[in-house]
Amino acid sequence: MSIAKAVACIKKYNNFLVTTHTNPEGDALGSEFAFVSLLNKLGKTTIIMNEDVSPPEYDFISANIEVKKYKSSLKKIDFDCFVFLDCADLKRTGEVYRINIENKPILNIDHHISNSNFGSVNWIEPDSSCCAEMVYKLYKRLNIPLDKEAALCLYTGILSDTGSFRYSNTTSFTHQVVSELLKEKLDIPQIYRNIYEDIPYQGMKLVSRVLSGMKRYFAGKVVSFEIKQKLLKNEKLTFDLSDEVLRFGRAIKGIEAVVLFKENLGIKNEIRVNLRSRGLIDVNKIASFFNGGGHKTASGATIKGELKQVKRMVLTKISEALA
Ligand SMILES: [Mn+2]
Repeated sequence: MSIAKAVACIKKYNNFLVTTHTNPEGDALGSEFAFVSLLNKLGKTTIIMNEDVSPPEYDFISANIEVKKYKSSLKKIDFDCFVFLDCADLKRTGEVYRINIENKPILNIDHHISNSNFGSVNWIEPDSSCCAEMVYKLYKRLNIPLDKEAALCLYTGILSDTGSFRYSNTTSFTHQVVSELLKEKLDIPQIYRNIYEDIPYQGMKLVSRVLSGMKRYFAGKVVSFEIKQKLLKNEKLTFDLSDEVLRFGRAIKGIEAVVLFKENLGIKNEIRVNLRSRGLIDVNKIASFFNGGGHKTASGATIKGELKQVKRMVLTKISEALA
């Protein structure tokens, strides 16, 4: 379905509940905040509800925005349209999707190729670099001028999902959008520092510990990393450790895929698997096999099992993809 259906849906309803995926990052939060700001300018009522609190590195966009946290006791939330941003399927929201007990219409706006079209209205653009780029299109379609706050949110989304314009999803349209956003005089170095730098010394030590556990497979085409629960037990991270580690893995000469196995905190025998590829291997297919998903070059899945067992299963799938 097209943007026209999404626009019609936005015009039709008045009270919106907006959500995004668990462990929200730049594209999830940037899209949500810019989208809500758009709706508010159209005179609509909005509530943002996420499973997880926004990570501190995004305080610079989220500090003044109210995000409700989902609790199963929260039964009476008044809305007539439920909007999902940057979610490939319902359960990517964690438990938030359960709030829709009255089966209110769902507007599904996303750029994941693995999107399951779970909405009443589905606007899916796998060729968009990020969800924020799609929200930008809504501003244009609805003729709502961008202000500095919205531009900052959209820029943050684009920066996150394009790996700061390094990934192959970066298009000439991406740069066209950014060129317009920058008219709002955004502080580019500061945005970059907020998201990717300002890592505390002890945090960088953690990065080095995870990096030193790197293993390689399949004639050096694949490397893996592990983050065990005990490593993070007493840590309050103020940066995205997984993302940081994956960035190093991806920079290795001759690499085709990077995989990070992380024991989920507080949950026994549950491993979060993040996959990155240089394009030869379709890691969305691998993640989808384990009921996850994402993009051809970046995807993830949550898999039940012990670390060793999950590693074996995922590496087997990668070796099949390499063959
Ligand atoms: Mn995204």
